[in-house]
Amino acid sequence: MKANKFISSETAWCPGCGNFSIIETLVGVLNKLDLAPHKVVLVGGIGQAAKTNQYVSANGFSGLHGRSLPAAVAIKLVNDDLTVIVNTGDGDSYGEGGNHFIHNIRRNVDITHFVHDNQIYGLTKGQPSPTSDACDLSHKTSACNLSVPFNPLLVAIACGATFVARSFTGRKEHLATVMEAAIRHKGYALVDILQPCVSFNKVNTYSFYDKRVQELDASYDASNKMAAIEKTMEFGDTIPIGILYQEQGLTYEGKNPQLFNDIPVIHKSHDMANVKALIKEFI
Ligand SMILES: Cc1ncc(C[n+]2csc(CCOP(=O)(O)OP(=O)(O)O)c2C)c(N)n1
Repeated sequence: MKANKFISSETAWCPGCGNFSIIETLVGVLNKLDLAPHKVVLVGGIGQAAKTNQYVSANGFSGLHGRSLPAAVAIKLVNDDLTVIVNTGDGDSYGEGGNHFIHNIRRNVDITHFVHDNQIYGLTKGQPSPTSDACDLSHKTSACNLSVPFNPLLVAIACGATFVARSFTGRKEHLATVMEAAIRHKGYALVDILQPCVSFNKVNTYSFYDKRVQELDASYDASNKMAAIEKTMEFGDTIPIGILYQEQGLTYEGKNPQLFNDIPVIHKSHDMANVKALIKEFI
């Protein structure tokens, strides 16, 4: 039996929060992959979901609101032997971090992005996020959007993402399979995880998702980009979950090896000569 190297600690989340399923599944997958905790970096921005890295025994980095992706990309580019995983919210990823979302996908750096999508701003107590369902003023609930809801999976494919998936915290086995495939994928991997916020989102509840999610069947071809684009637009009475799109393209690192030859910051060994060269570069 593999050792339990990654453990999670007490959290500040509400009882029943979907974040619990995600953290438990994440820890299970990291243990299954038998990675060394000092070779894993969990990155987040600001929000309830973004606290994940503070509760798992691995390296962690908490950035500013919306800035988890550039931090993760930087960490990966200077330490390509690290497994870099972002855990953060839909607001952090698609709202405050919207611009970073688009342009970091285009790079296809080998990082994994788990979005805890509760369709609401949880930490700040329930304002609509970019993925909140649409509504109009006559049918307004707290968790709804007067603007057109943001479709993260469609945008990701349009930006050239090489792994695009959706899962649900109410289907833990499915979540574990998709999370593992995302971490194993070489390149940017997005998993939008439907995650009920039991305190502030009274619309998108466990039973709301349970009635609608539908696992992609075995005949679904995740390499067909046009079919995947169409699938990303299904989000209503049925919500498809699974790997909607995957291709094995070259990563940014693999495509541009010459970029990493002469830049002192990229030095991987930690001897004093490199540290001095690094300091000299910045003074
Ligand atoms: C630049 C900036 N704007 C706004 C805030 C306030 N703020 C903190 S967390 C948050 C919402 C987080 O929502 P989400 O990313 O969906 O995560 P959740 O708490 O739902 O897990 C906001 C608006 C902030 N800290 N910084």
